[in-house]
Amino acid sequence: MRPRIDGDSRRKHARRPRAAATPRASRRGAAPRVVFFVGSDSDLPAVEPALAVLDRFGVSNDLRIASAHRSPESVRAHVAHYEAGGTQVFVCAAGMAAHLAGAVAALTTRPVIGIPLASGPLSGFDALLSTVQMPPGVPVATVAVGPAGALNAAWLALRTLALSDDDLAARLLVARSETAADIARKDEKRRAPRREA
Ligand code: C2R
Repeated sequence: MRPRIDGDSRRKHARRPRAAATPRASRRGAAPRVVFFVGSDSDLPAVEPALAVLDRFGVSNDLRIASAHRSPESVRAHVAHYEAGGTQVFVCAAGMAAHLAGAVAALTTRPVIGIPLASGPLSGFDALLSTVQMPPGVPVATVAVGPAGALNAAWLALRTLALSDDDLAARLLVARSETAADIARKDEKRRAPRREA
């Protein structure tokens, strides 16, 4: 059942288009394992590549546009809905006075990862402090500002899920070795012409 969106504009809370056959399409009757919230549709370009990381590992995910400031009732309804469905990790991205991650952390006891975004004149320093400086007892695992942080939020969500998913843990080890092999290949490629000279 879709959560009610009390008094919020449909445009702001439209679900993003999804390909039916991707892991993003959640299993019937179960919520996606990871749910992203963004405070505005203007945040999407910084965050959407992170969803591809989850897709690569076949981890079901969803993304909702909802704002603790502008649509607090929809944030509450979404968290209740996904938590009841079994979502394991929430990821929240927002810029400026970014209270979204903190608000979600106040509504759930599941892990919450916060991505501060550089959307205002302070280049994300405002969002970084708003996201990271949570009072004790209401943690938000805060990653780096911007798109790099968004990617790491996905990787951190995968590591969290891997604690109780041996198959995913094994695939993360393979991915790590592939990254190391890729670096070694690049190093070798750069050194090869010198050896021939
Ligand atoms: P607009 O581009 O829609 O004006 O939003 C959004 O994440 C965005 O980066 C400007 C910025 O405001 C942020 N925003 C928040 C929250 N809601 C929206 N920080 C919140 O609830 O924390």
